[in-house]
Amino acid sequence: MELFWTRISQALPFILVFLSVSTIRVTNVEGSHVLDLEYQSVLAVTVKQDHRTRFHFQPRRNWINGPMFYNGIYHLFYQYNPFGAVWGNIVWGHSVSTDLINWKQLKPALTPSKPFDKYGCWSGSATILPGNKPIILYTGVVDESQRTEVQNYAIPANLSDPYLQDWIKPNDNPIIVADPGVNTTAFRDPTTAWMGRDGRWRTVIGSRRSHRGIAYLYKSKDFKKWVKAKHPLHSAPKTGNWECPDFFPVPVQGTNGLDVSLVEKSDVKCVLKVSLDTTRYDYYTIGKYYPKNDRYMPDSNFVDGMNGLRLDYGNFYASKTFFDQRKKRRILWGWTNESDTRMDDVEKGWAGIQSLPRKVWLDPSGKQLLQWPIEELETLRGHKVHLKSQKLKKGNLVEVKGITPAQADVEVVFSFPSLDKAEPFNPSWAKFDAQELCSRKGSTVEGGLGPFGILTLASKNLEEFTPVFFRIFKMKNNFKVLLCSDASRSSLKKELYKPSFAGFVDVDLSSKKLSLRSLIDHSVVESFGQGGKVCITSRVYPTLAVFNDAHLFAFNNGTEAISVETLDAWSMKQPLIY
Ligand SMILES: *[C@@H]1O[C@H](CO)[C@@H](O)[C@H](O)[C@H]1NC(C)=O
Ligand SMILES: *[C@@H]1O[C@H](CO)[C@@H](O)[C@H](O)[C@H]1NC(C)=O
Ligand SMILES: *[C@@H]1O[C@H](CO)[C@@H](O)[C@H](O)[C@H]1NC(C)=O
Ligand SMILES: *[C@H]1O[C@@H](CO)[C@H](O)[C@@H](O)[C@@H]1NC(C)=O
Repeated sequence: MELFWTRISQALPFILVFLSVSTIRVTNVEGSHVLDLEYQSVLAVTVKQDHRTRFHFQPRRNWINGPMFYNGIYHLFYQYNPFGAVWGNIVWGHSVSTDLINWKQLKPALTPSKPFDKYGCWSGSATILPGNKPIILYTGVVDESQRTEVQNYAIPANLSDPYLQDWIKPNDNPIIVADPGVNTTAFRDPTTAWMGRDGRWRTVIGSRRSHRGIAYLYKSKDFKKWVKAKHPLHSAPKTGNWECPDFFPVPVQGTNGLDVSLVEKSDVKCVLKVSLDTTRYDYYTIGKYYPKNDRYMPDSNFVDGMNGLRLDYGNFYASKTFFDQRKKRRILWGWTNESDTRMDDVEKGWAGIQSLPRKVWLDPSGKQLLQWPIEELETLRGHKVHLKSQKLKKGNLVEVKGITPAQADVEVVFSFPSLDKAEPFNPSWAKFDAQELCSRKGSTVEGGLGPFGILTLASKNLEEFTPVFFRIFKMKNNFKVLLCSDASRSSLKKELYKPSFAGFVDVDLSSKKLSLRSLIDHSVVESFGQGGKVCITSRVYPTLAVFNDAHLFAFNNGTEAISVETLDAWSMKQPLIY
């Protein structure tokens, strides 16, 4: 469920510690995950390579779902099952990197061992205390039947060890237990803490009361004794359990990031992200934090819950950001789960990857966040092909040859001569969300302006393909732009989850251009529409379009001819992730 970051500042050689698998423990405690007692401790003997991603982070094997970062070295902590490819036996996996691209896996940072975490070391966050001392706040599960969740802390055993391999869980834990009235089985995932101007530390914990989602605020003078604030930081009715809250400031102008301690500044906006257990997606609002009464209020044009903005309209959950001191940016990372079956996962020997790390900042309009893959990823770009001014009439396909389409980075700018042929938006569709609309208006359904876009992971004769495309609808006074990443034809294999993920892009079409970037990595297509306004991550498992048999095309199935103004595609190199 989550990510926690910090960073360390001097780059030193890595030490790799192999994990001992001799002490298999089975825990029957369940968070929001389906339990699979049969497979949660089946260790992968071989790791299947067909759909294994190459430049997305994943451990060597088994199940993961989430990351952290500290001091010149990036630390990634993630919920990890060292013993199987399904959820269970959850520990804090720990990997380190100096560039966010190449990773080495260390031994787990936290494993269940003490009365206060015996049944699970669940998500949490890292905070750097004054004196450059990292501390982890995490959720421990203390009993099996009630599944009582408490908040604990852990500190590095040796601050001189640049990898912070050993962590101590002191015996004065837990430091936060649920107050009366707080649901003890929905009380988890403490955020990175920050110190207010009043000198008190604050952390936010996800919860629910009946159907109301809640972000409780806890305060402390010494980081040990915590008191629940009078009001939650924020809450919203009919949104269900809030998991993995993330709260951070963004400057009103520019693309830089800010440390979380600046939430109180008057010239910043604040972002509250929550992972909704009900829908299993990550939603956010943008607003202000009012230090006087310790509350966050979304600006009036934002909605809490399922109808709100999403960080990603595809497989993306339990995300977390951290402030990267080194480059003064805020980086977002989410957990991207599998869309195949649990049996497939057991057979593959692994399940779950991290999305690509993305820089996040406020759109100049203030209406949303923008996201873009961190610039370091461009160092993986190898051989390049370039197309320009390629006209595509209805039904035209152009193949992008000369790169490795199963492992590639593609940037395209499409242009169109006019908006006249955009299909009128039927008012009866207003009840559909973007995903539903995309499932009805897929790439094979002829349109006026669009569908146009790219076909990723396509087999030679198009038995399989994952199209990422735009479709433009005419409304009464404006236009509606849909970006789809449609897995419905991605694989001949039947028993897969193949959603038609989609989002609406808030864009001014006066330039008559739309842009798209997709990063393709064997079983994942991660797309960024219009400079990161809409991001969609799809997991797909082609049977024919694998390795050198995968193809990449640009296409148009709308009656209006469009033009591929420029298309740049690169083969992507494989970093060291082990
Ligand atoms: C702490 O880490 C440093 C650097 O790796 C090492 O030299 C030292 O021996 C460690 N101290 C202990 C007590 O392990
Ligand atoms: C407490 O949380 C659990 C887990 O989300 C939920 O099943 C239960 O209904 C909640 N109880 C109340 C009173 O809201
Ligand atoms: C374009 O539409 C035709 C007709 O429906 C269909 O056969 C073809 O597969 C479509 N192309 C794409 C890329 O979906
Ligand atoms: C990822 O897997 C798919 C298919 O099994 C489920 O439908 C999603 O709910 C799941 N996502 C998360 C965040 O668990």
